[in-house]
Amino acid sequence: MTTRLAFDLGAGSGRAVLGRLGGSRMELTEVHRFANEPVQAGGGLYWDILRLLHELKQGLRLAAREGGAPPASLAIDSWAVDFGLLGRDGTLLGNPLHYRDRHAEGMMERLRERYGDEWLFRRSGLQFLPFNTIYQLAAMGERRSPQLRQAQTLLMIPDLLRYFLTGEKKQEFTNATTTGLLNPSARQWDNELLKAAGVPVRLFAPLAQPGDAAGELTAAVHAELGLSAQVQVLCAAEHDTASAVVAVPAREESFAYLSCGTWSLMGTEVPEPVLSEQALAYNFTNEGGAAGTWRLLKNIMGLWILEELRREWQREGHCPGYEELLAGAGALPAGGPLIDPDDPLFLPAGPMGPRIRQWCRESGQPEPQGYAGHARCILESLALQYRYVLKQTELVSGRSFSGLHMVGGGIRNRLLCQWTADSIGRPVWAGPAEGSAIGNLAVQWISAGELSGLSEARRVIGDSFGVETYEPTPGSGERMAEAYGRLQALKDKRKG
Ligand code: LFR
Repeated sequence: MTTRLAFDLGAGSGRAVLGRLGGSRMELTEVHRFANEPVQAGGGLYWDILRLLHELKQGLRLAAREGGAPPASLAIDSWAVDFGLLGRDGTLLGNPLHYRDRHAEGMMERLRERYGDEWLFRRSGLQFLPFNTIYQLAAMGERRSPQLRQAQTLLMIPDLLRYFLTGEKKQEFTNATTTGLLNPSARQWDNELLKAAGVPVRLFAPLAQPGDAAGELTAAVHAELGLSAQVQVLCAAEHDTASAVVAVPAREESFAYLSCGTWSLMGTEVPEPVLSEQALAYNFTNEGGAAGTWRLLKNIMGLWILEELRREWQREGHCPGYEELLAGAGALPAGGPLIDPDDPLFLPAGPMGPRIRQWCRESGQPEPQGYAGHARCILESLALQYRYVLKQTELVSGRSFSGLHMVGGGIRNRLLCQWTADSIGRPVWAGPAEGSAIGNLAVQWISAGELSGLSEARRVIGDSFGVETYEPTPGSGERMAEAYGRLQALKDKRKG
């Protein structure tokens, strides 16, 4: 039985997961888990990229030990939009900035003003998020960044880490589709968009596809790790959300998913990008998936709000455990304050409690009280936002869904899964939690011919990992309809 290794990097933590495929069963062993803590330096917020490389090497070493031999292959997936720039001699010119840094502030608005939403969306298929790569690069250009001037190659985070391991510079397709610089109809970088953003064309090369071979470990890495055999390096669907969608164990052709982690990504898999007026009006995105598919989806702020709030409580010296917090939140009476989780107010890093209370005050609601009150406010608001976006997903795709697949670490939050089922009034099928790592491995098995394609991968994933069904709680419909109506009215009032 061959073993294969997935490196899955999230915005808060990373893991190395060793996969075995035997018959129609997958087995996973998490050989390494590590923190991914951004670093504030000189007014910027950066990813600690070399520490991540160090952790990948650690993970590979541990995987070789656990498997009794080095894995046959490895692949990396991570969050999207962020990148490193390489100079002429192949050195990394600076630490990659974090998408929650403020260096591109105002850039999206300026480009929208200059080129119009219609033009930008039709060309890129991408939702408007202020941290998209296109705005980050345009902002660097505007401030005459010496780094940008010297750069010869742009590599997205997984491309960059893979480059450190193999010496090969390859840009992978699914992650490239999150930049705002790719034309989804042509499936290639778009020169008009590059020109519009003032981004040098030389930074970009033809794209590699998920499952493509991407070289071997360099002799130096091989020697450093003392491995007994070579490891083939592959491209996964390197955007973590693309990998997570691969792992949705849906049997039906058309299904709705929610990849639930720091972000909540909700949408459906489609064969072609949807560039309609309605998709633009709802700010949906078309991001590339494995095996030629597209992810028609929308970003929802997700558990970030709660995670950031818990970090604040920890800094203050006390933070209730997750279980205790959820039990407290679940026990509070209905009808409490709500927020619009997708208000840009909640996007940047930093103290979250004051922003939540501000939103409640400004919308004429009482402030949430205590730890449980804040958790309830966030989770109930998220569940309601899922209802809102699910409806929009149906409208833009022209489909209707009998339930919602949830994958990702967020499904460990059982209260959120239950409230989601209550809010959408349909079943939630939750699992697997390690969606991105599993999808990463599935693409490696497909590439090696050990799985025939997406449908077989999804069937094997469904058989191998438990999927838990959450039915709407009897009688919850009215409570949720009231809260939904109330939140929509609050949002409208704030916008108006
Ligand atoms: C989720 C994710 C989202 C992307 C956001 C920022 O981890 O990759 O898909 O919009 O992070 O990169």
